[in-house]
Amino acid sequence: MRKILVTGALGQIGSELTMNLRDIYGAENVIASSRRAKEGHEELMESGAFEIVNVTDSKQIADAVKKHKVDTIVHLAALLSAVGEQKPAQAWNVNMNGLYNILEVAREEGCSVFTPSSIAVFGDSTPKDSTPQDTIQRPNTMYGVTKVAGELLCDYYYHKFGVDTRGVRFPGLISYKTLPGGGTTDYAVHIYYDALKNKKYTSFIDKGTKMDMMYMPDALNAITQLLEADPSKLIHRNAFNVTAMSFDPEEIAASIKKEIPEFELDYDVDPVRQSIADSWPNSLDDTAAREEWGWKPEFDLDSMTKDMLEKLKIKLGI
Ligand code: VAH
Repeated sequence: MRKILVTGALGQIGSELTMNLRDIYGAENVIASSRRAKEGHEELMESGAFEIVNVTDSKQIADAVKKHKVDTIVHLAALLSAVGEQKPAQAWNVNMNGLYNILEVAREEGCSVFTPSSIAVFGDSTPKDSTPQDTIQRPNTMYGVTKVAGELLCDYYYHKFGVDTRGVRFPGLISYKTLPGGGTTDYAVHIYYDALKNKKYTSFIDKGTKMDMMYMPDALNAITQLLEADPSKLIHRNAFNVTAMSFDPEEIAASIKKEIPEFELDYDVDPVRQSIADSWPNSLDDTAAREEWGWKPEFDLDSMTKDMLEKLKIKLGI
């Protein structure tokens, strides 16, 4: 049975993935880690091993891997797109030096590595519609630069050292359990909270701005499916385009209005996050993931909206 270390385990993906992995592999086989403990994550920190690991310190990674005899590292710790533009040096340090440290420990200790890339690897010169699996990658954000470099570094460690590296290019991820932090697609999470609390939302992303998105349950499935995929069938390994839907603020608002007819949307566009969003694809081609390891999302916009609003009503006590 795999022995998995999750970095960034208290973040938007990690907080749900850790519990999902514990259900699949057994709580004793999934070690959660974060650079510091956080309030509100007591169930996660108490339902299995929890270690303080700052990924910019390779000794902390190596100590956790050796202590728990880890054979698989799911590396999620990273700064996202918008915060990466506010703190580019910190984004480089965490996203690049952190990944380098993870890959070096994996090489030395014989671990597999899953780490997500992002649609942020694409830029203005990339074809915007049905963005191909293999195409131009000239991002103009520090986050995007670290994700392109990360894809290449993971490929290098596979070809040069035989480290079993795997990853997907995630679109915007939408979830009700843990709020995202510092992303450009975060509007598509906040809109649901405000729809329930205020029956209105002011979007920082402009109308007509289509971006690929995915509901968190599908993202969790993508990670475990790729982790267990037959390696002989993997051609792209570290950078599979995966998507479930593509929408703009008007379209998600229309989906919410089917459940909350009085909901209203208006705009106060944030030029920084708008320019990031404008540089990303309108829609991805994820044929390679479907062909190489059977990727198939379950949620579309309306089924996600129904589930998000249902779960948030319980969480918010509305
Ligand atoms: C962000 N949620 O907005 C992340 C993601 C594709 C977007 O990488 O930065």
